[in-house]
Amino acid sequence: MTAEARTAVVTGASSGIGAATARALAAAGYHVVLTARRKDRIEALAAELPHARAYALDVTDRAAVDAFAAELDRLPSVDVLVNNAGGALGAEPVATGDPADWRAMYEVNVLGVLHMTQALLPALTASGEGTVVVLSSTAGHGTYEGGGGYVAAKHGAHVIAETLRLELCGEPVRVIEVAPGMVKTDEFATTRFRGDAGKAAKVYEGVEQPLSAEDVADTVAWAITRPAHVNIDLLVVRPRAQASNTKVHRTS
Ligand code: 8X3
Repeated sequence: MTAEARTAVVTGASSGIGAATARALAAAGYHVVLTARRKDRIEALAAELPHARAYALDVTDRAAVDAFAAELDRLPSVDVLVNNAGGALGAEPVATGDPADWRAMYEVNVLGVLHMTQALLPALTASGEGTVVVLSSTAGHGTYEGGGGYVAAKHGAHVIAETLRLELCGEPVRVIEVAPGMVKTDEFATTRFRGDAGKAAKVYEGVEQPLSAEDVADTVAWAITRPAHVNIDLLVVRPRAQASNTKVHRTS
């Protein structure tokens, strides 16, 4: 099968890393299926890309995910799943974090990946050269104060990737984890701080060049476009100004 005929499904494709990844994969010749809750956004992006389609989907809704997977059965193949949908809610310490936030973060960052992966795995396997990508985070590999529920959830996403790779060994499906550090997108920090633009701006204050969504999409597309026998198990990507989750160089 030629690269032109391959199909990639991207979750959370309405903005940020998901939208940039959809663009990067389309540029690499993939037919992209964009999914997200915000239908207008993915429809607008799909209209810009060649051979792209949009499907409104909440990855935390298992029945909706199963219905989506059934729709995909009409395509000749489903070759790539990029589990990008996710995010952070709140930055309170463990002592005062809202359990509802923790639950919501577990739903989207962990169960969302589980639902999509379970639903699409038969098609990915049938493609003969399937790829599952999990966009985790450096928060899936180490903690930081105020990280609490997000760090716990992203550790869960990391564990899904690690476990799945072991369990699929011998099957024609790769499992790639990309763990980005500080990425400045329109929505990540604003969502985390519930629309407080001041707090969101502080996250990136004085950081010369945080990663962009395009920087991460570039690494995701690179990993996916390696030959099918090459599995990039884990790719940690941070801006040069960030040496660890807690060591960031700021000029102000
Ligand atoms: C985002 C990275 O440092 O905000 O996934 O947790 S961090």
